[in-house]
Amino acid sequence: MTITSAQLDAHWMPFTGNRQFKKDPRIMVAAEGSYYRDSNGRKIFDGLSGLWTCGLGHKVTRINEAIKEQVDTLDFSPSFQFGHSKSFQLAELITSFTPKGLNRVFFTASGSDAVETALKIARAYWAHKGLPSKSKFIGRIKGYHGVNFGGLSVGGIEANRKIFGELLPANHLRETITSENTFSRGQPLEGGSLAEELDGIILSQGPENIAAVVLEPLSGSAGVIPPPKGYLERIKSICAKHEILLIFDEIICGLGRLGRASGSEAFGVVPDIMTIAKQLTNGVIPMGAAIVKSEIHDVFMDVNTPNYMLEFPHGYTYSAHPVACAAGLASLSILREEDFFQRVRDIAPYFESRIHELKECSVVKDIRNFGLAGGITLEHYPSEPARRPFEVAMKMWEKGYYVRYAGDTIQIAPAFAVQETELDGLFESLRDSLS
Ligand code: PXG
Repeated sequence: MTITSAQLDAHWMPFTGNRQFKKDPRIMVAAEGSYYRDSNGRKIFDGLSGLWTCGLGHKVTRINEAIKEQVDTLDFSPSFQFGHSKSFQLAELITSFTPKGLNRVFFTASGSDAVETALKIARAYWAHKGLPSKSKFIGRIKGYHGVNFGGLSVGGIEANRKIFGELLPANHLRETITSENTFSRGQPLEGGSLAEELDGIILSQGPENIAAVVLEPLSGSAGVIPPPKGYLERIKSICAKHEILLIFDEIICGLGRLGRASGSEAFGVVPDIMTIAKQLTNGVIPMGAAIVKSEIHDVFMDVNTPNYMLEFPHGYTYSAHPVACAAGLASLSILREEDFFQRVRDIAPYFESRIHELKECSVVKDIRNFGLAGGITLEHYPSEPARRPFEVAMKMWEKGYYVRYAGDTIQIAPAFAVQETELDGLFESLRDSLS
């Protein structure tokens, strides 16, 4: 079915160069497994699992069946003050994937909402403990925490922040890419000591004014930046020393992308609060969650008010939407029963060796990878950092590959069941496109 120009004009697309797109639209019409079909009938390899969402591939029968059954049984249920069984089942299932102690789940409608929820929990937690001045946040340069004002404030991608005026008070750690750790395979050996900067930032702001440090264990959107060895451990111990909460934004890292249930598990550091979304429902239906330690949750429950009163005045119409819960239960069950975390660990070395072959291309400045996530930084055109990734991604599209371009990077994150031959095709096409 063709899309008219009036229809194209009517939709203001997110994070898209709308003017370019509408001159030359790229329209998906169907998807199955690792492939889309576009409006010209071409088969397109999905090099980013949707938007880091569909690690199980597209059109997963068990998820689709669960959704169909749910809409026919209970299509919606009020999320405030009434419940339905699937949200409780899903919450318990989620806690079987999270590190020990993180076992209270607050459902949200998206990843950005999960981040806002985590930030609000952190501030309210300190207020309940009689320390309301602990309200500032510390994020990191190049961090991405969604698009709402709290997430933008802790986020460190300048292009996303600069035209939106005043944000929440937040300081930012340096990014962890350095000249010594380019072309690292997995976690860089250099750069762990960059975490020491946190101590100075905390002391300059006063620990009594800081609620939480918010980090992606591995930065995703900024182009796949794995934490240097020792970095997260030091962050954790500095937070503990100053009694500051540590929030891991696991919206990309969580639920398999790194070959483990979480970035926390992959890197061996446990936060106080964790956010997830995307892979939670395999992307089929929007859903996110903030998961907190029971000690944090208990501080809210221990308030001395009548028990019909709200403990936390926060939530979304679509929190724990029954259809999303059905999708989440199916998605997490498949991840566990078919051991996709192990599958990612098995294929990751091949992914790593193929992506690093692109180092030979003269425009490639850096390559990073972990699990089934890879980022490639490209040499800028003078004063146009975003142009070359766009051009490369368009060449890939012509060749039948969807890869993500953002900032000065290309990002790759195929489905967990990706085959070696598919990776061969992807990286050979990428090599051609880069040259
Ligand atoms: N935190 C992290 C770490 C994310 O990656 C969000 C929060 C926000 O989630 P929502 O559901 O509100 O979009 C994200 C989202 C990319 C890309 O290509 C990444 C995201 C979204 C779109 C594109 O890197 N991450």
